[in-house]
Amino acid sequence: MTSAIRVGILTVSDTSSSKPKADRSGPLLRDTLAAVGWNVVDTAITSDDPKQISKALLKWTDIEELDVIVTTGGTGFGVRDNTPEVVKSLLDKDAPGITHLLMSTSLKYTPFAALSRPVCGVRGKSIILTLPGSPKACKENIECVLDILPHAVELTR
Ligand code: MTE
Ligand code: CU1
Repeated sequence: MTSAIRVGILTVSDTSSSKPKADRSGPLLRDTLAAVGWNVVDTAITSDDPKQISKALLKWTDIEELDVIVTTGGTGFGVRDNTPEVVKSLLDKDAPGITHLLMSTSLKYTPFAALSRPVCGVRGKSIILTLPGSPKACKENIECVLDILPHAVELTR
């Protein structure tokens, strides 16, 4: 890896967007990724509104061309859970293997992992991953992709 991986972390949550201090998952992901030497270029919080989500993502993919974007939240079965649909609509390439890795790892922790609907893939030069909203789930999910993402970034740069 020639230069540090540039990453953006997007918290998607109606609650956190009106009360940013309530967001524990965004900071957890930021600290975890910074600790392994990644360059956390930006963090943001949006509501579960699809337009807000896609606007935040498009800035990081099409304008800033970040290497990796990690979202947390909005992956479940609720009426306001829109993250997977928005990400799916933006991807150039689907990455079912990463999705499978997230899900199979999560299922080792809890069968409730089946209630998340992760979508991963590539838009332009950016790899996008959708993690569940809880800090526990974020921790369990991010650890399993730390080793593989640097090589994925090499391939997309
Ligand atoms: N994945 C892991 N690894 N650990 C968890 O505790 N919780 C699940 C699931 N994925 C969980 C997990 C639960 S209870 C839900 S409802 C879904 O993620 C959806 O979460 P979200 O709507 O906050 O994205
Ligand atoms: Cu749940």
